[in-house]
Amino acid sequence: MKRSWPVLGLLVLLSSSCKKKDDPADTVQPPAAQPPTNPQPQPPSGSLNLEIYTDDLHQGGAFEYPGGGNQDLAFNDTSNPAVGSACMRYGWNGLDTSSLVQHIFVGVDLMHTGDLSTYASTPGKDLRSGNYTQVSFDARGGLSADVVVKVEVADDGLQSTPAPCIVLSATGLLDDSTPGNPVASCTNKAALLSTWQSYSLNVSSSDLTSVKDYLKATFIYKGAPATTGSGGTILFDQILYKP
Ligand SMILES: [Ca+2]
Repeated sequence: MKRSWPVLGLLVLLSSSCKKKDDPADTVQPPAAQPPTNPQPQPPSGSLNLEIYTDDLHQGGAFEYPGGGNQDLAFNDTSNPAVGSACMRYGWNGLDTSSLVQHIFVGVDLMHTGDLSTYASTPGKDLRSGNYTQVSFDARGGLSADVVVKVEVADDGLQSTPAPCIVLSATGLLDDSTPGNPVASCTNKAALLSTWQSYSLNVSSSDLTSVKDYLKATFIYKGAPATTGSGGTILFDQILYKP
């Protein structure tokens, strides 16, 4: 029931840092006054976090689905970050989207490519060499009555293979079922509070073979379809894939 409504593809370039290499040690006897160079120990390959968002979006890009307004997405909210100088904010006022006229769901996808036009044609990322076992993030926010936000991570973009997920609600008790879709697809639940909380989702190697969506956050309206809710806001910080 989602995706493929283009909107905003935010191109974010990967920032790569180069590490200076130490000169190879001299094979001759070093002068007495010169202590041997002590190269920084390099962590074993695959033991580093993959940073998706820390003060800025570090991988790929983002798009809203469906597009067409009544949503607000920012990657530079400096009002009250969990860590560092900024956090990500995504809000919805509960009103209809326009490219698909409905108010049952809206979402934001942190995707593997920088632009939505290349999303379908670009194979998912094989992240298995990172040995990630969990995806963690900090979140806070506020949701109006009957609105939940479902967070999914490490998705291959196929609806047939569900991704690790969690449904956040004011009480922490609601799932992602709706009147029109009464069977919940995600039964992992927690509360979204106005203060920062840390969340963690386990991922297995099989979740990491072809990742197109690093993280998706979908507001879902569970009220009577004929009425509209008033949406909600969620803020994210420190979205990390961790070994
Ligand atoms: Ca931050």
